[in-house]
Amino acid sequence: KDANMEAFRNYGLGQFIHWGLYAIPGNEWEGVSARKGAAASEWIRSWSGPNAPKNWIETYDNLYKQFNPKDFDAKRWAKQAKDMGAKYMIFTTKHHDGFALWPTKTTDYNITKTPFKKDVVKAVVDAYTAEGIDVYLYFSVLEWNNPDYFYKAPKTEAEKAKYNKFLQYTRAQLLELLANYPQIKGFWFDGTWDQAWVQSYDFTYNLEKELRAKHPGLIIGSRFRNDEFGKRHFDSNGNLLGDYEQGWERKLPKDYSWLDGNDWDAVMTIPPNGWGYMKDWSGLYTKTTDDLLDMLMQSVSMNGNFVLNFGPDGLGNMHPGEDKLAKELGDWMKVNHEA
Ligand code: FUL
Repeated sequence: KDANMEAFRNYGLGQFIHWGLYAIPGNEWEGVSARKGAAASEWIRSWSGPNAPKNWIETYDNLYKQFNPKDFDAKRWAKQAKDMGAKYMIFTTKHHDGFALWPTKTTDYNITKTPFKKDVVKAVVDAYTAEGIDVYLYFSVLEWNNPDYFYKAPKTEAEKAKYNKFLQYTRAQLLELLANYPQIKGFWFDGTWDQAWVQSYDFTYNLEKELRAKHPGLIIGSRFRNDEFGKRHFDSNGNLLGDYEQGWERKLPKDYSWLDGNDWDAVMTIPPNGWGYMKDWSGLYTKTTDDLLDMLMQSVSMNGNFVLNFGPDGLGNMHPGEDKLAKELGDWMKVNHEA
């Protein structure tokens, strides 16, 4: 029996948390809004066009010197998730900017170099586990500022050597995460759509085997090995968890038939887009509790889970709008869902 998959099939509601350096700008800088919510706030490093601040990338890459979330309290987050009725959570250990929220030995670009210094991933894993909430780690293999990273498949020998270094670095990070946080139930991968990664088939195949051998029952999101953009891997043993992303408008699919027989979760933002903290929600359609309950019920009735995203601010506080929705969802869950 695969206990982890059994648990996965019974979660219902989950919580996603996107937290990293992008929480500091919160989709704006010096009073200028990055994109009025048209693109994702956690992508703000890619801010370009006439209103982009001068030397923006350099500014962004140095944000770690300001990362000092004095209100961060993983226990408070975990308690809120528990009250909301979440049975599992997914936490960003490293997003596309490459900044690691755990004290990794693989790169200096990590939490220990911030004024905060403390291991954020450990705090989150411990606090949620203590509340009985299963933890999954989100991990982006795409790294914008890593010179060894390639979007297109490397061609020359020199390029191949660099990319190979990058793959070994990725492997080391994943093994490190497993060793540091053995309580985790799985990985939720991202950024795996680039051709260099897609074509590293032997590497990903072997790494998946290695991770599973080290951690029996580990659930690995289907994004781990994308063979073409938008296409997800599923396997009939239900071993792979198929995460379903709803596209730009973040609606649930109209047709579920292609998900039949697979295990999946739908991940969802509250604003139209933007997974990281967004200071200003005004003028955006932000989902209501009723919208979210509809989506939760749809997902569960189609044998999936529904995962609601939160993007805490640079100090470690949830957006007031998130607090409100978490409370309202929790009130509903307490009445309508057994604990
Ligand atoms: C996407 C990412 O590019 C977004 O920033 C976000 O993390 C979402 C869950 O997955 O692929």
